[in-house]
Amino acid sequence: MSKKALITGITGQDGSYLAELLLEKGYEVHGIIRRASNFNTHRIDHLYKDRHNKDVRMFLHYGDMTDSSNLNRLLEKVEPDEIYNLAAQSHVKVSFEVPEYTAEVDAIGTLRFLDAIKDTGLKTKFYQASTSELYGLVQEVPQNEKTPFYPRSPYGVAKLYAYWITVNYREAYNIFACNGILFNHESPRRGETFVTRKITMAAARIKAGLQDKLYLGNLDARRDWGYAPEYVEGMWRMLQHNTPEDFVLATGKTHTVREFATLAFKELGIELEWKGEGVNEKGIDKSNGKVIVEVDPDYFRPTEVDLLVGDASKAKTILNWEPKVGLDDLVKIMVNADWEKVQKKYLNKG
Ligand code: NDP
Ligand code: GDR
Repeated sequence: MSKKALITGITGQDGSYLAELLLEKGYEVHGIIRRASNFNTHRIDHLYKDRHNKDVRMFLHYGDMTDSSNLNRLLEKVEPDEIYNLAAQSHVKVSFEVPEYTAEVDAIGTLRFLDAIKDTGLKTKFYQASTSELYGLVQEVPQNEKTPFYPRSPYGVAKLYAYWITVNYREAYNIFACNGILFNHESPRRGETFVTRKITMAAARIKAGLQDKLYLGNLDARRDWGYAPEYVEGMWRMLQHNTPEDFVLATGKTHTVREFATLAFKELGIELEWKGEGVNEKGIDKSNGKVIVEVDPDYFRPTEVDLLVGDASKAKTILNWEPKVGLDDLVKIMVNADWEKVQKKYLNKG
């Protein structure tokens, strides 16, 4: 009998890579998708087969993290061996605009699932998508599983609740529940409003003459950026370990948004020079003096997380997990994927 996994957030960046990984490992994969007026399954379309086919191993169910009865029903129907709770309103800046909804989905949604597991008595393992945003205001670097939390956004605070309710249900009800405290991880499937993908898309479009400028917010923010497919492997390993524990996954290196942008444009042959300070800082194309990057204060957050750099030594020792893709390779992967996309779509090449 193959193992069964249930993934919330299967249509997102991580959900799609995780579904691929689990299908490769022989799992039967069930995913929860939201009803939308447009198709929202483009990241998993290549994995989908009509259920009337013979060897179908991926099944999609409508649902929502705000609907307890739906989650209960799905749990009873699927009886998964493993649950990966990846669904979230995952945009930090947007969480300041929709704080209550973010708490409903990211915090209470997690409780709904854990409580459903408790009520059904299923012996399922539970992975919670926790985040380096929990660390927020810098207490110490690098950040590890013992670093105190100080979230700086409604998103971070909602995820703090989810972190602790996962720990609490593990301790109170003996549920095999783990928090993966994941630092930023990116890929060509990253949502286009997160800063890395926004930059790589813009670099490709500017190179192709489809866009003049890129507007960014805080260029000084430092992030520990890894490659998403490596991180979903880490999630799976957490649930294969013999005891439920919490783990940091990170590269241990940190870079500014400015550095990421410089590398991304360079990959397409555009050398940027930075002039000015704060909201007046500009990224200028050295070859022709054109201003390509400008700061727009609208993208600043009311409270910012200035510096993230993770220490993943626990995951290395216990799970034998170690990331291989560093910033240079990550930028290359993302820029080249977007450049190819732009060429195909707009320049009729390839
Ligand atoms: P994405 O934003 O790409 O995907 C989020 C997923 O959640 C989508 O499938 C989305 O569905 C789904 N979703 C949102 N709201 C609901 C809801 N109310 N009910 C059901 N599903 C919902 O996120 P990532 O893949 O990047 O991240 C996965 C998880 O990991 C998230 O919980 C995120 O907060 C967390 N995380 C991410 C990190 C990263 O660097 N990527 C780092 C640390 C943690 P739809 O497609 O319909 O919008
Ligand atoms: P983050 O990712 O907030 O770390 O959350 P994001 O890419 O949105 O921001 C990273 C940093 O870049 C700065 N920034 C900008 N950000 C965006 N989105 N757009 C801009 O134009 C811009 N300019 C500068 C931000 O201020 C910030 O400092 C991601 C999400 O995936 C979360 O769900 C996850 O929990 C964390 O990573 C770890």
